[in-house]
Amino acid sequence: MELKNLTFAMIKPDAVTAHNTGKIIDIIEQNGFEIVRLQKVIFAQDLAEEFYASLKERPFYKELVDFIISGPVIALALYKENAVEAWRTLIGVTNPAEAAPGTIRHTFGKSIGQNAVHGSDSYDNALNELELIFSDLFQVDLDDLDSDENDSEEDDECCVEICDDSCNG
Ligand code: RTP
Ligand code: MG
Repeated sequence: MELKNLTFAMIKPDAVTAHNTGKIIDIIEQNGFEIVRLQKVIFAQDLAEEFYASLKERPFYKELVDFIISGPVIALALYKENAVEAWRTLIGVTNPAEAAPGTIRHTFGKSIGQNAVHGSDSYDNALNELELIFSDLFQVDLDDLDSDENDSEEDDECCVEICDDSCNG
């Protein structure tokens, strides 16, 4: 399992409350994503603020934090080739009114704030978000990834096997 093919996704409170979790998970699987982790999470205020820290200066930041703590979310670690880009394509652009037909936000989003799902916007942010929410996912310190000694194939039932482009499978 290669790190570059992992992303972090969330089914946001609006879609969970509307009982769309199952339908969205079905779409995830039908589109070839492997679900590596799935957990219902209730964000505490400080975790939500940390999760969205990069948006702190944006005018919608408080509204965003208030929304994400307003009810449970389904947090997911997803695996597919080029997962970050593949998941962003499947969910569509931020505003559901502008999202392409067939995308998850077009189908389930209600507004720019209540847009059903989240997706990491880059490889680096995916790793940060995965580490923040699924602290057990990586059995090595991500800061040490350059080291060859992390290419272990052990424990692949519990954790992500860390390997480079030569990784098999
Ligand atoms: P996400 O992080 O949820 O996958 O969404 P995104 O990358 O498409 O959008 P981003 O700029 O990261 O914004 C995070 C979330 O903030 C809400 N938002 N509200 N009122 C507004 O103008 C506004 N702009 C963004 C959205 O719910 C967006 O998903
Ligand atoms: Mg974003």
